[in-house]
Amino acid sequence: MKGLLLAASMTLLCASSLSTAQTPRDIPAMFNRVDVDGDGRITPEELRRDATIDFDKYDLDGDGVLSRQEVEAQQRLHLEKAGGPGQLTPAQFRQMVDSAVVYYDFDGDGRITHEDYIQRGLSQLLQADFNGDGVVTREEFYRLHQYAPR
Ligand SMILES: [Ca+2]
Ligand SMILES: [Ca+2]
Ligand SMILES: [Ca+2]
Repeated sequence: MKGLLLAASMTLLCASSLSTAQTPRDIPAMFNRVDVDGDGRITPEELRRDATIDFDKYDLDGDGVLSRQEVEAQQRLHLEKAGGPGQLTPAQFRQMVDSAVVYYDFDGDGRITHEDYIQRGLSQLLQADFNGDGVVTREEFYRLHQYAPR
């Protein structure tokens, strides 16, 4: 049950690119992309680098802040990856953008800065740090996403 709830919230709230994969087979690819040095562990530094690339991609006007419009475009993109926004009514989509805007604004000051985005990504990454050593191994990452490699 907890896993299901987590999966649902990860689908709705795609904080970093760590959570943008919507199909199980994307999980290893997600891990590999963030694990830049390929040692099988994601460190906060690697996450920070990945979140920065991600942030810059979504900060369309390059002002260092994600506006509501930019978050909306980002959520739309994620939905399209997940098979299209067809399942959502416009009201549901607005609600999704509303919660994403609140979610990313880590310090709650009403602006989504680069640092907010990274902090949110880190907090999301640490959900997978089951043994609390500050890095996320491939096994932990798969476990968080309930992915069983074949
Ligand atoms: Ca690594
Ligand atoms: Ca911006
Ligand atoms: Ca903020």
